[in-house]
Amino acid sequence: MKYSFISAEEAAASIHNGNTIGIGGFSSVGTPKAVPAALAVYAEKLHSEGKEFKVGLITGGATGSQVDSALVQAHAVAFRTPFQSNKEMRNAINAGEVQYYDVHLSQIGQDVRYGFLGDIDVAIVEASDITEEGDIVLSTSVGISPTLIQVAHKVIIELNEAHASKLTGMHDIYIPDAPPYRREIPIYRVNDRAGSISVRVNPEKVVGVVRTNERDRIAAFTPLNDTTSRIGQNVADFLLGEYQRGAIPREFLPLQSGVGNIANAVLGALGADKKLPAFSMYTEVIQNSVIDLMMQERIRFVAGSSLTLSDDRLDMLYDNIDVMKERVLLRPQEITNHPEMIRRLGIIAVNTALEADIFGNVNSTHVLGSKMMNGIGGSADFARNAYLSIFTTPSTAKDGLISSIVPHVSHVDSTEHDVRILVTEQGVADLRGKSPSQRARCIIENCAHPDYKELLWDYLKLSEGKGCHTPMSLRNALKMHIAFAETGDMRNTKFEM
Ligand code: 0RQ
Repeated sequence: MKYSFISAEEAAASIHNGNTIGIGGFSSVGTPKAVPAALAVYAEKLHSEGKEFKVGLITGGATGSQVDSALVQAHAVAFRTPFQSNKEMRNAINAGEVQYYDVHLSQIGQDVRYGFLGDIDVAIVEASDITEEGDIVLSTSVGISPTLIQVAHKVIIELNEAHASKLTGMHDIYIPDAPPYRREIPIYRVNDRAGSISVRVNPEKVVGVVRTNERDRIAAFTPLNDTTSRIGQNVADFLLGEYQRGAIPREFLPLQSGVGNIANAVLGALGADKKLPAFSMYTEVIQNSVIDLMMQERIRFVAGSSLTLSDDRLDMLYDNIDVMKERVLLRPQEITNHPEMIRRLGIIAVNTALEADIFGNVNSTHVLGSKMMNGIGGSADFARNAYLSIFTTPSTAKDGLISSIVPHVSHVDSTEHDVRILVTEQGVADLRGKSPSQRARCIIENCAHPDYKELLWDYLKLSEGKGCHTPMSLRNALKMHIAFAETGDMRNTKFEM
């Protein structure tokens, strides 16, 4: 071993108040586990001595409880970016304790390389192996770790023996050249390799190696319900229609799908529909259903930035590791989410909205316009650049008290210009080629819940015919949100004439 082994406590003590820390990992996996926990204990000790200790956290995306919960509970985080999906972190962000910068996942790596967010004092990354030359073989995710390792002043490596050598060869580490003389990313097919299997680190920066032996804690998804199944089936039926009329090439197109139960339902329905050919995925997150469909030969190849798998699916992957290494690639999120790649490969992107308005604007991040849920993640990277950009959402939330289809979204993440298809359990709204008035009719008719249709038609009627391109009533646009905030039920909305 080229580097010395140290304890998590020794590693934590090399981090100082006010430091910016780059944490490896993506979509809750491949994150360091021992050092963040030790850092939380260290912060609490300093606080009990009346000393200040807070750090800034820059990550690839969601990190999971070992990082976000531990450090937030210790009141040790001043700043956080980008995507998170952790309850404690979300509460601290909404309480104003943590300053949160929400940015597209394709951009954060480049922003860090060019110093947009200041220096990275310490990078903490998880390795599954360290080569004789001292290069780092990452573990279950890539995220922005190669960039963090490149730019950080100090690097702490957690060597996770739970994955020992099993993942070697599955990574494809490529960082784009510097502008303005950048060449194209040399990936022309989903399975092309562009880079190396490990990350080179300047040995002088390595503080030490902390041994761990712990898997990521990914829970199995909740079973499909009626609503998520119908959304999945609607997406599959729509894509089959497009395929049969020749709008999608015979070999099909690579698919991106978000995370969570709806994404699982969509993949399940696509996998089950044998009229569609087996397909490839060019996506951010490789979740359980992808492994299931690979075992059934419905997915040919997958490239992503993380193996967000529960233990049984990771076992399945490891049991078939020789075959899986031919069919799975893990890349930096800057490449999986790169607009150039998404456009060139003609990705079909399926992401989830919290709410959508009748014109097709989508809110993926803010409850009632102000409370942060998770963050924009990669949804807009894909939505803007995809061949077909699909957003899904149940037509209602909170047992029907909220309509997910509203006159005007309370926050915009993906605009009407980027959202081509909207799908709820009620049906599919194909927005391509339609004016705002036509889109509004199409969405109300096909996507809104019957409890809210009349209300939405009323809004449209009172907004139309006033010499405008987009029938919007400034006075009434947020009335449904206001009704929910004041009465707890959007069905109590009263529009002003
Ligand atoms: O709240 O848990 O308290 O009941 O919002 O909603 O239905 O559990 O949805 O887990 O699929 O997440 C958009 C957040 C959806 C996610 C979002 C309430 C609802 C519930 C969550 P409760 P569900 P999901 C790939 C691409 C952005 C990033 C992205 C996301 C909670 O998909 O973060 O796409 N997307 N990345 O009750 C108020 C509404 C609501 C509402 C739902 N209209 N108003 N509350 N809820 N609709 C992955 C990465 O980027 C890594």
